[in-house]
Amino acid sequence: MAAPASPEAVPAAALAALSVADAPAAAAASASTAGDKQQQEKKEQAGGDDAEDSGDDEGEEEGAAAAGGDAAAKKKKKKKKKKKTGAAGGAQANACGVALFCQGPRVAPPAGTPSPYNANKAVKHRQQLSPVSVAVADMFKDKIFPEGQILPHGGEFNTFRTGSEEKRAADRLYDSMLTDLREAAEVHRQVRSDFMRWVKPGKTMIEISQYIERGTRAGLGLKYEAPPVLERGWGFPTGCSLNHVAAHYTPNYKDTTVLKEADVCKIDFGVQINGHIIDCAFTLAFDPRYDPLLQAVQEATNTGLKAAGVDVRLSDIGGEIQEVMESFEVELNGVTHRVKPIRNLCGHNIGRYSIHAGKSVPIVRNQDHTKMEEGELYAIETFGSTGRGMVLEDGECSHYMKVFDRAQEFRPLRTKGAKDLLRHIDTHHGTLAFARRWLDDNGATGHMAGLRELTDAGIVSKHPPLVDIKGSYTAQFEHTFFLKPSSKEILSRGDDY
Ligand SMILES: [Co+2]
Repeated sequence: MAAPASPEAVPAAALAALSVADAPAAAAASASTAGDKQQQEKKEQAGGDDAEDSGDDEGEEEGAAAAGGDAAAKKKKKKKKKKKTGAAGGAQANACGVALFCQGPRVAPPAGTPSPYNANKAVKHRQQLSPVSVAVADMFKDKIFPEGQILPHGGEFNTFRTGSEEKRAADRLYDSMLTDLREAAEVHRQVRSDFMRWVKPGKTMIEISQYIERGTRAGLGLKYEAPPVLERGWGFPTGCSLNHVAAHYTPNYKDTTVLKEADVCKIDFGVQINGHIIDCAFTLAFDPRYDPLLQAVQEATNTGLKAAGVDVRLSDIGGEIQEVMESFEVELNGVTHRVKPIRNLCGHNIGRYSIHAGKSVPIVRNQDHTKMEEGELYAIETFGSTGRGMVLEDGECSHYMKVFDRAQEFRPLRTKGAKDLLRHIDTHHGTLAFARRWLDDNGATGHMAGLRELTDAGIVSKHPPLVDIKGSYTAQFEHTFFLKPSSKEILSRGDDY
């Protein structure tokens, strides 16, 4: 799930709001503040930002090539090389990810194939079915779930951590939380792998979301029809945002939208166990024309994951992501677009039952000096666009979430409907984001008036779709990782991406 607005674009007050929730309202408000607009205009005048039409883009690039092109080209090359010689895991994920999305759904590796990412003693003694219907907890011996991809922390100053006995011992503090997260990540991998084999153009967005939601519940050992419980379940609504819609779209009932061959669809879904949330997303496209766009975003996300580490500045990670993203071009209908990072969307740290816990990982460089810290859980997600590289709220809202911060003052509720709905939300979703469909499915039909009262009272926040300009295309890749003392673990990494 996307965290709207980078710290650069958000005033301190709005950032505080972001820390309690994902607060697109704050994002949209801040995105349209005079300060930001001015800054943006200044940038555009100075030519520091990408021009809108591709003709200018090319001119700019040629200019850059003429001026400092050599250095830039070298830098680019160095980056590429670095990636190839880097972790075998990362390169492999890149290679299969791209081919996979253009050819449509991929076929998962045969059962029993060891993952290159899992170094621990996880032993699978049962196979998954399609659709997903076996609980992941029943598939692994002694409930030891596969580890994610283990990478060293970014930054030269962190090299001491890798061999440190002391740090390794400190890792054990996080064992029980990591068991939850690894199980949730394995559910995510199995659900998405089965989904990719199933999905094809012609499915409705409701079918698509529900296929994933059913799979997630089954993988967690829950019955699909049973009411949601807080101990384990969906992390947030199943995002399936299309084309210029970058994030926060899932269909409400009555939405008849159908997935088309030419669509670019961001599948962003979450799995939580005891409030420990895996937030992980990929982009689905059937038309190979979008490959460079998808590749740009996938590589940008992998770059961010590699750079992350204890004491690494969030802005530096954003800078590296931006550089990789902007080194790609995509040609659509005879027009060449430089891929732009969507600068007011970012990654975020994750707290217990709190999808956005206060820190933002930007996908462009900014002025923020905040650093990552040991023991933090993060989702790095990057968004690339052929449009403006900026999103605004638009369209019917489907994502809602109870405001996490209890210290905040709420207005009192007037109607019984709102009070009942609040009790329903407290019981079934707590401070996790939820979809309107889930209220309907669980008996809270006709909830709209109550929901409006709860949002007006400031108890529940709404998170409408975040869109770039019409006609543009956006892509997203996202992984959740944990900063252990000795290393970082890319929990949601799979053989697919
Ligand atoms: Co997210």
